[in-house]
Amino acid sequence: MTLTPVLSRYWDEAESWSIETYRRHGGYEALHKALYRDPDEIIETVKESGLRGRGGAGFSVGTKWSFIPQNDGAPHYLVVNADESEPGTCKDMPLLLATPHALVEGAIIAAYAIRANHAFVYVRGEVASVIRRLRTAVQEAYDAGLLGRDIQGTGFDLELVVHAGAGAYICGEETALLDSLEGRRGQPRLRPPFPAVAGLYARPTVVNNVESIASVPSIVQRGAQWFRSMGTEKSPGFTLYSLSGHVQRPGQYEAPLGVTLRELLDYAGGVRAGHTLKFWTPGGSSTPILTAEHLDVPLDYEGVGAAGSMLGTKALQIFDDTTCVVRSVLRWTEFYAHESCGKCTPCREGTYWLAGLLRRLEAGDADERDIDTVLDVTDSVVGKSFCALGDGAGSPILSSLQYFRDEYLAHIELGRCPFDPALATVWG
Ligand code: L3W
Ligand code: SF4
Repeated sequence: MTLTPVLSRYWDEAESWSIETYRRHGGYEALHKALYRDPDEIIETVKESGLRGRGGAGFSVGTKWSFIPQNDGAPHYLVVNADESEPGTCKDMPLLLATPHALVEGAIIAAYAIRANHAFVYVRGEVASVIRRLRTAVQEAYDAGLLGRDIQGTGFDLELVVHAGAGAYICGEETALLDSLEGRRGQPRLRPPFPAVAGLYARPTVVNNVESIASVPSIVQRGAQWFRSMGTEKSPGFTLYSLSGHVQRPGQYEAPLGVTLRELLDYAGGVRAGHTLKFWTPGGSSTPILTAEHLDVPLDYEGVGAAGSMLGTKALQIFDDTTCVVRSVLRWTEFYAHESCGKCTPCREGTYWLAGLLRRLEAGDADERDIDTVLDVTDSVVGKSFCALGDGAGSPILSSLQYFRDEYLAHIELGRCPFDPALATVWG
């Protein structure tokens, strides 16, 4: 396996974020090509490429675009989800800092394809530097006649707005994001109708992740078959894997879908010296954890699914043998309890009670029946909550009990955490 730097190919160059640098690397050539093609042809190319949504669910990007009704005369909207908040997920923010024009160009092409004249990028509010950089890039695009009225003399108009969120994880859920963008409290809406039918201001709306949209210019420029020459048949193309935690060289590794963690660790210098891999997340904390047994699982939607987890956001958090799994799961559960939006009872109450139970287990103040209670409460949350946050909250709990039940029992038997507090590392 070799790395396939496309999105990240000149991230290390000085002023990589400027429009001059972007153009020097062929930036906006794909837009020029796209604007002289029929919008339906662009949708067809993206469909043929097999590009799947990079925000976690892996839904076909071209198929989503094709749901937008054509020639209905009604306003359509493009919304880019840049509310990256999933624990461990850290690919969209580096991308926006290093090459914001890749997103701007992708957004113009996507808006043209779905016949939208307004696009919004919803960025998580805490990342002021990213918001500033993106706004500067958008202004550069306006100044260059790439946004606004009659783009490049083609008659196509597009206004692009960068909107700052206010720091709520749930606003990364696409319908909560739309409510927040409309000025209401961000809480998920019932689906269907999906946003493609009734989204922003109840109009047909495409909501796509930053990485998905930033991948579009290269597909338009180099073709669907080029994209398909990387990755696997059902999970084609390149993608950003984010390695963090107990790894020698953490960071972004752009590689084909289907690569394994073992191969990525070779590039990243391996697990922290003197230690061994204990467990890892394939796609952030909402995806069930995996262990050293799963080092050769192909990191694509099918391979990770077959191993009992989800590829999610490809946020590979690495935990070595010094990590207390119970404490890590407690930290994540506290995160979900804090971020639960409160709309539905199973998640609002369940995450609160789970955090309390795990706190007792981690401190060694619980007994074995509390493990059954954890499983019972988790069963009331997973599959019974209104949105994916509830399911996500259950993932680390259930998978850690599947692989590390003995470690929970050790806390109970010893009456304390078995890890030496001087050596143990807390993550989450
Ligand atoms: C029209 C249909 N559209 C599905 C669209 C839908 C959405 C996309 C995927 O959750 C996951 C979640 C997190 N007509 C449609 C349709 N769509 N059927 O396709 O939909 P869905 O429901 O499969 O997933 P989702 O609601 O997008 C995303 C997981 O990702 N995750 C999340 C990480 C968090 C971040 C972040 O911090 N930014 O990404 C990590 O694993 O648990 O399972 O657009 O409208 N019939
Ligand atoms: Fe809100 Fe949690 Fe219910 Fe989702 S599952 S609607 S985050 S309370």
